[in-house]
Amino acid sequence: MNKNNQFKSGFVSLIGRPNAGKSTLLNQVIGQKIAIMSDKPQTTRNKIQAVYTTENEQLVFLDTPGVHKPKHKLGEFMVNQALDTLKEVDVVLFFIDVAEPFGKGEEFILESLKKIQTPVFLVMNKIDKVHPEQLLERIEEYRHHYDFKEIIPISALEGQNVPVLVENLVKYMPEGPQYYPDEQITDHPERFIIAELIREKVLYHTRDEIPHSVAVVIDQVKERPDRKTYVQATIVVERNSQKGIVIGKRGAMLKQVGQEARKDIRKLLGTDVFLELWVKVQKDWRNKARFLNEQGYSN
Ligand code: GDP
Ligand code: MG
Ligand code: K
Repeated sequence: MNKNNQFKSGFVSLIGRPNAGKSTLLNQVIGQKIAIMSDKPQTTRNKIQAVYTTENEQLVFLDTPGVHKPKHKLGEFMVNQALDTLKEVDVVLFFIDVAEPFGKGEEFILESLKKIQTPVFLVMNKIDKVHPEQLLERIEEYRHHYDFKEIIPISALEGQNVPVLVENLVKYMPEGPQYYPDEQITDHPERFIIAELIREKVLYHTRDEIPHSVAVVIDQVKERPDRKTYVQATIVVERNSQKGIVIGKRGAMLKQVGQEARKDIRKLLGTDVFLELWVKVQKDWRNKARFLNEQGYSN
């Protein structure tokens, strides 16, 4: 980390019609610095698509559900789900293909965005396809509908202006933690955060009694038919005495940790959460690669 600067991090939602070029942009941003997530469905409502990490900052890009739905479903979806998600991110990227006309779909999304406080950037993609004159006209048209924090014309395909977009995103990020490790992470990045949230509560409440080597392993994250997410996690300590401390008198400590972690996980996933915590003693767990794999690190 840069000595003079605090680490900045945050979440970015990408919204826009299919084929606007969202995936192409993420591929451009990648370089060596990003970890693209697998396409396997995740249990979270906010699907993490990519993580961009440098020495000083981390941007977590989320795919926003709902905007890929057919037009007649769009309204319902935006209001009920996507808007809730968009409220909690740091920047919304509203992605358009500049060669496509402004339509009812765009108008509706922009009206919906007026209901939330999150800064919105207009990303005008595919500038390589249009005359500059047409680009200016399009900018005027969009400005008329919404007061964007930034308007950034890019070509995701050719890479034009993509660094400018990234710079601007970083400007809007708050000081924050590095949510994900530098290394490539596997299918379930949300597991990593859930584990960290639980670990944080354990360390906070046990103070100096439990060493930082305590590990949290996520055994299961499963969305139930009732839309509640069931999370089962194991807190791994190295000694029996530590197990007693983590559980507490009549389980009071574990209960406290569970309640607070559950609240945070609920915020992260956007669903109700049922959290089941176990405590296990395992000597020298750090030498066991299996644990690291389960935590979401790849070798
Ligand atoms: P998504 O559905 O929003 O993720 O869009 P994709 O990234 O899959 O892109 C859809 C199509 O648009 C692909 O054929 C891309 O190659 C193309 N595309 C994306 N960005 C640009 C661009 O800046 N210029 C041009 N000409 N084509 C682009
Ligand atoms: Mg895509
Ligand atoms: K807004």
